[in-house]
Amino acid sequence: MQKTVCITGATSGFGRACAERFAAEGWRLVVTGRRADRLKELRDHCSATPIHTVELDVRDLDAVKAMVRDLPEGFGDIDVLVNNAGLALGLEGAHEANLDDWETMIDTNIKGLCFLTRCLLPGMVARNRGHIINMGSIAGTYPYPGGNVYGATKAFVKQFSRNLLTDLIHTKIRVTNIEPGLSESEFSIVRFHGDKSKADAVYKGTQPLRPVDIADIVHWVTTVPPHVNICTVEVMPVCQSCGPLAIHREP
Ligand code: NDP
Ligand code: 8X3
Repeated sequence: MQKTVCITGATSGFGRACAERFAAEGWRLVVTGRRADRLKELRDHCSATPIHTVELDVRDLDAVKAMVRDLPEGFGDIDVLVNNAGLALGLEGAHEANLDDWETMIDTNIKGLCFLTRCLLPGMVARNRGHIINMGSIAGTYPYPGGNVYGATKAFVKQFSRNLLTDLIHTKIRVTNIEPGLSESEFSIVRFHGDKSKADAVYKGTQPLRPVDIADIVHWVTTVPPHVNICTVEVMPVCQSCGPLAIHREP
């Protein structure tokens, strides 16, 4: 039977690559994002695939509820939710960071992810079938200067993923937290509020992960036998590793 995947943030980067990967594997797609033109382009690109596109801001609970309520015939039974929509904003220290940026990250990366999960889970529980795949980050485990609230939102995603598994132990539903490191997408352009040269500098002299690398992993975790749950995948490019603990010395 053809399976259905719902991917948030499918207009760019990981989400877009996941949409293409699942389409190539013969899945039905429910794809969301705020940019209508990108959704249209994705729909045209995947014209051979059953695809339902929804212009959705994941921070809007009423819109999330409406999306789930109004899923068209054939798209209602979501087998896999890829909670991918998210962003980092700014890299300033906590004492000078922009509070609006903090709020946006919390609303998107935490609340949006919770809204989608809470609205789609009852159907999965009723069918005793499903898979929630959350897009965490190495920033949820390893601190770095300026990672303050972004990293904390991803630490939430890590613990929420674990707690979901405990709540769902009586079901066959799987939960996976994918934790990528340095990856080139629109992520840094968004983080630096559109400053492309600052974004390019992040990847200069590196070979970062590509969205297709992440899409391969997201698809792979759905292909293991049904009794197997890949709880966490931490993935970095070979050029990245964890830094040493920092020590500040007085001059
Ligand atoms: P991109 O900026 O390329 O893509 C982000 C996607 O999220 C876009 O499709 C965007 O769509 C969507 N999005 C952002 N805000 C909202 C919102 N309020 N409502 C709905 N959709 C939204 O970045 P990536 O592909 O790299 O990032 C995807 C996920 O991966 C994020 O959760 C990010 O934190 C995480 N991640 C990224 C890493 C990296 O280095 N790139 C590493 C580790 C994790 P639109 O603007 O159309 O709404
Ligand atoms: C994105 C990876 O290291 O820029 O989550 O925070 S990092």
